[in-house]
Amino acid sequence: MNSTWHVLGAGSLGGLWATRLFRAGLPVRLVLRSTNRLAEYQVAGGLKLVEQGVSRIYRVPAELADATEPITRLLVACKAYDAEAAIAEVAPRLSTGSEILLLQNGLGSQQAIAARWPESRCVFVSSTEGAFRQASFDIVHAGQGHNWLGEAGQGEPPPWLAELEAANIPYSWTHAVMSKLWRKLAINCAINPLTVLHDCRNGDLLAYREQVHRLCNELSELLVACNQGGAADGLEAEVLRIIEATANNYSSMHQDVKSGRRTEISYLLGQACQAAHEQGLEVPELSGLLQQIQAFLRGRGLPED
Ligand code: NAD
Ligand code: KPL
Repeated sequence: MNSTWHVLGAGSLGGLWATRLFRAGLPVRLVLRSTNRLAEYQVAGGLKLVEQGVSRIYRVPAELADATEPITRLLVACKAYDAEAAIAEVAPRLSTGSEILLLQNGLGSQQAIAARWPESRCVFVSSTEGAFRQASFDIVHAGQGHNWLGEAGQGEPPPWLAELEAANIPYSWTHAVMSKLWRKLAINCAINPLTVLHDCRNGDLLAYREQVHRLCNELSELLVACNQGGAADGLEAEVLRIIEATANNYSSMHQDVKSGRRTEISYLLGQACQAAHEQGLEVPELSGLLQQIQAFLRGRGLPED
């Protein structure tokens, strides 16, 4: 009998995972944040997933955090700033030896969660898949990508990876998940805040190449100082490649700001500056950028963390 996948956070990425697991015949339950959300979900009749223009509704069962079934595998798909508090709501249901998969972007939230629930096996996921919500419980699979899963230590691959295979969720188990997370953090630090401050698409950053170059230099130095030298290899070249490949897109942070949503800045640029401080490394470009973006967010009435 397969363990149930409890999915905490039925937003874009949580919905994408839940629907694919569910249609592969695996046991899945969504954990919703309030009775209102549960009522809305019942009216919606399930999770809608749009793939290549084709939409289908999946009637994934849903419940609230205070349901009673023990949780053995928890997929956490909340934003980084919500993840720890969301897990705390279901923590009394976590069984001994439970597994917690963390889909959050950036760094910081995963470490806080692993430290707070040491009796659970925390698996970190670095995802380059793309999904967005066009309405509540209505998700568009917008970009093909990959999921790198691993532990902060050198854990062995869990047997349930076969379930991801069955659900056609692209994945690799890696002993270098920290390197993947650091690399993505560095890429996001070099691109996302600039797109907000210059109010532009990713491709328009080619006009600010010198600034991108200085940011990549500091980010590379920081990665090396944090023993993540592998994540620094060819960083600037990859940043430029992504800027060109996604030239017409608005970064996720730009979209968050435009929609008046809180950003994950603390888990991206904030983490980079914090790590530099801990290493005693001067990073004037990164610190200056953090101050600018925080002032910008304050000015828009958005949280600066
Ligand atoms: P989202 O805002 O679409 O979904 C988050 C969901 O969590 C929301 O439905 C929210 O209501 C829910 N939530 C918050 N607190 C909760 C609680 N206490 N109980 C239950 N549900 C709760 O966010 P997303 O885009 O899916 O992103 C999730 C994480 O994945 C982020 O860290 C993001 O950076 C990362 N990520 C997203 C994508 C993507 O394409 N969307 C890609 C890679 C990584
Ligand atoms: O991940 C991204 C985002 O928008 O969050 C890209 C497209 C890589 C830009 O940083």
